[in-house]
Amino acid sequence: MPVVWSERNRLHVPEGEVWVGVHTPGTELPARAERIRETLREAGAREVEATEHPREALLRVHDPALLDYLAGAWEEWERSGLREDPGQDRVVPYLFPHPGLLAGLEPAMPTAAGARAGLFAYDTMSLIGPGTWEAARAAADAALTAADLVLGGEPAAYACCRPPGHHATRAAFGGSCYLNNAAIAAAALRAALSAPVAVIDVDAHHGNGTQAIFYEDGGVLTGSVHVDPGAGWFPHFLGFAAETGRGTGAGANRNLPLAPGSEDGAWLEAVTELAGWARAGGAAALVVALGVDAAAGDPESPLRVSPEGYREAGRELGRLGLATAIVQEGGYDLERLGPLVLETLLGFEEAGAT
Ligand code: SP5
Ligand code: ZN
Repeated sequence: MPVVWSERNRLHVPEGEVWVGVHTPGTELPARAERIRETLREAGAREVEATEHPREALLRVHDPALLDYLAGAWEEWERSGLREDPGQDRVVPYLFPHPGLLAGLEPAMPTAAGARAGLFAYDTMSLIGPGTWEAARAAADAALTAADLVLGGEPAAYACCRPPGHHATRAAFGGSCYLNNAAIAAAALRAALSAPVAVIDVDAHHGNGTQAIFYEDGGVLTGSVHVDPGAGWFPHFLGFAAETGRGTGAGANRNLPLAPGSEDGAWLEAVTELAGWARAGGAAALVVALGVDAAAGDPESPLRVSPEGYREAGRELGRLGLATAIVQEGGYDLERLGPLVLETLLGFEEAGAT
């Protein structure tokens, strides 16, 4: 299948993340996408350059205020003087309009850069630097290009992109995600096909952003298998089985949380369950939010899926026989993530869908 790539993805250099108040080295590195690309190139992949798409494609899933903020956040931070005093060279929020702060009132639009960041960021880990917006835009363009390719008749296409997207909500960013690439691709497919689309998220973490974006939308089925947030894992507040959608989206969201330490058996059972659910829901196209951080040895999750497990997941998703855009999400073990993606794509192609 074609592999969509943009050089611009490396422009986002967060230089770490602020976690429990400490500046840590961080894990969402430019080398991630480069390693995956190298592995796929060595395997003979057909590479396609991501094409630029208009803002309207992002507005299907994001609030204009978030897009405007992200586009100007770095310049705003530079102008604020916070780089010189106290010496912070990335955008980091300072306080948040927490419901407990507001007592039911609407928050004012703050003027201080650190407070403005808190209006749009829901965590302190997702830093913004000079190239963040361009890279996030490139990742969305890659996902949209993958959607274009399958709409043009390719059975499947893979977007080799970063920063990831599935934690970004309609109006907020977090979890190392700025724009929700998979949701943007799903909305494009939905708009073009006028038929239900499914998103199956196999990243180790709950796809809370995608869930939130489509929570009241029955036109996009959202399913996620992930480590149980109740066992102490990001995103902590969401990702439980009882979250099934609301309004016209009632029944169109499915969460399958797994115990830490879960291996191929339980994980593949959940992937199979989500695939069957998407089929039963009448999905006409599929977006796979492909995080490979559920693999054994990944530093960011306690799931223990093997490379063979990823290959079988690829087969299981390929057996659906749907036009499929596969969009890269997490995966932080630089030595393993290329081969894990390759296994998944090979499994998908083995299933005969391509
Ligand atoms: C797309 C994706 O996989 N996002 C992962 C977001 C979850 N990150 C949670 C990080 C929790 C703290 N990690 C400790 C390592 C410190 N650098
Ligand atoms: Zn993840």
